[in-house]
Amino acid sequence: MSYRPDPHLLPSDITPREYYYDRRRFMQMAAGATAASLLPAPLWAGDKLAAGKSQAYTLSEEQTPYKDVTGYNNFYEFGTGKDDPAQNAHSLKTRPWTVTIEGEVHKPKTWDIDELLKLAAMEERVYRLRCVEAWSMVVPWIGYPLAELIKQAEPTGNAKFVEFISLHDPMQMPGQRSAVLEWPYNEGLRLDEAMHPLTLLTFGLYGEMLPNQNGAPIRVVVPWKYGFKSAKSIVKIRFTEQQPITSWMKAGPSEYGFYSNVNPEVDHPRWTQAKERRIGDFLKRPTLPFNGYADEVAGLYTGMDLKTYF
Ligand SMILES: Nc1nc2c(c(=O)[nH]1)N[C@H]1C(S)=C(S)[C@@H](COP(=O)(O)O)O[C@H]1N2
Ligand SMILES: [Mo]
Repeated sequence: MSYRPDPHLLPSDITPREYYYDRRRFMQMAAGATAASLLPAPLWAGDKLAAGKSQAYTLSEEQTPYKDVTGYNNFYEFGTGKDDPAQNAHSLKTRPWTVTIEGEVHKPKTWDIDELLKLAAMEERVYRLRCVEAWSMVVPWIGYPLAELIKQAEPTGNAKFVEFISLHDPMQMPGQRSAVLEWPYNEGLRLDEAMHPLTLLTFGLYGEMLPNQNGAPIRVVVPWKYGFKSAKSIVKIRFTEQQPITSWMKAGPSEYGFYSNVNPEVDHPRWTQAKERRIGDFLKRPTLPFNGYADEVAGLYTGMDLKTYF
């Protein structure tokens, strides 16, 4: 029993009743389910992606308009200007797409993207995203905790870090024809950060599949860290014993550390991190420690000097 999305099905063919998760039914099924193939379907059709709204992870702050979330981006594979990704990312082919899990795991595997889409229950979560360049957004993302995939991979006792590797294909990604960063784009987290329930394996936003410029078909969102930690268009997730050296660390070791937790007290060498401009606002607002998620994540860094481990 396996579910395949019907490519001919239009979003308008699906009634809201079928389209959104029935949470109670899901919980009942999940209780008895041993395989991902038992998850209820359908969850998506065309560009639409269904998800129940998270009760726990939401914000009363105003959401950044769709046109800004999808029109003002950092995605250097498509150029360094903020409107380059929206203009150029149509050349990215997001099907077929696979994500390879490798390294220090008992269950290495190459997942098809459509298999990953149904691995766990999708949730809409409203998170702040704080770019290191001192602008910020509030976005309703859709995904499920990265921990769900990590559990499937069964990390070995040696696994201490998780590395995310984005697609490298200069044919599809014109920005990769110049060496602004070392390609492929890579990022990383400590295993406990990657397992934290806030870390979202993300497939969509605003009720639809990720637009290409936002990292289709699969990215991570790590809301307590600067935006560059949230790697887009991921093709490989590698479990390692050693801390990965990321593209940004290579580009500027004194400017970009491995941890990159949002921290108003640790300035970027070239500008302050104390304040941020929410897209659409005129005035700046103070930046919050851990981007406002300190209650949830500060405990991950007990005993660490966050000025040293910036
Ligand atoms: N592969 C890849 N991932 C990336 C980037 C990039 O250039 N390449 N830019 C990062 C930066 S700096 C930010 S702020 C966020 C922006 O995500 P958004 O465009 O969805 O808001 O993506 C991050 N992920
Ligand atoms: Mo960023």
